[in-house]
Amino acid sequence: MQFKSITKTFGAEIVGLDPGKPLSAEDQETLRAALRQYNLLLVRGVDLDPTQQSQFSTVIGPTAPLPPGPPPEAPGIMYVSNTRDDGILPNGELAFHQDCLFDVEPLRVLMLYGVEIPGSGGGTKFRSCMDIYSQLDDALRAKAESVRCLHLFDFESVAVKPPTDGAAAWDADLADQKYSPFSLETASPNSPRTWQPLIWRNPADCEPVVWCNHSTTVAFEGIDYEGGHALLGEIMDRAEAVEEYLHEWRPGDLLLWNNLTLQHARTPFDRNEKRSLRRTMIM
Ligand SMILES: O=C(O)CCC(=O)C(=O)O
Ligand SMILES: [Fe+2]
Repeated sequence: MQFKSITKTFGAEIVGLDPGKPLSAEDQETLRAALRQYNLLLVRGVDLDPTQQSQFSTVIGPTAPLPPGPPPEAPGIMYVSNTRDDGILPNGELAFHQDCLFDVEPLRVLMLYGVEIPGSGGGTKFRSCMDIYSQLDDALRAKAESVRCLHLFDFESVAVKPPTDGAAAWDADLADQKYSPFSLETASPNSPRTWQPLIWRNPADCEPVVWCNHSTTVAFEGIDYEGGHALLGEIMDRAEAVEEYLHEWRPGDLLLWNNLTLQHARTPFDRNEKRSLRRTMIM
């Protein structure tokens, strides 16, 4: 295996790995160490069926329980898709976010595999939450350090619920915006929510990591809503300055990343073009 860096601070393309074949114990450890080092790994042009992707995912860790639905093609397999009835997030732009910050133990790693790819648009963008921290000046760091944020995801809200006339006609309302589409006051009582530190320390290396976004951050401890959003807005403005990686998908691309340390987003695409990514969530 060889690793070619993608940006100055994160990401590597792996050459010489067939993720569809069983890996030696040594190669498995090399892969886990590379994910710790680079936070994002890419393998291009690989043939991978659902069973192989499921097995490859377990090299990194156990796959997370799936949302309720029909039995998956293989353990842990689901789809981001506008061509499948069981696909999530079928259409629309997605603002930068981390998945499941609303869970006490947020998802550690996400993996996507390119199945159907639009002719243009629909890329997945990444940026480093450590890089975002490095953009904050001392005053902003001091302000952010002591704050906890409430993250909430209202799965029952109009923002995420496909209309009854079919998922293909639906855009998730999670595009770039200055406020979360969810509100603490109106959210369903069943929606998952958790207080998280605004600056999370990664136990692996004690690095400070910024944990906030315009999609799921809905309240701030000890600060009123307007004040909290002003702070969030200031941090997000600084985040604009960090290096991004835009992944332009081709069928057969396999991408996995550390969801605790990188934010991801999706660029717009034509809803009439087919887009399916096979996805696993890894704990
Ligand atoms: O469709 C994409 O590019 C990313 C979707 C996403 O946010 C996710 O799978 O968590
Ligand atoms: Fe996501």
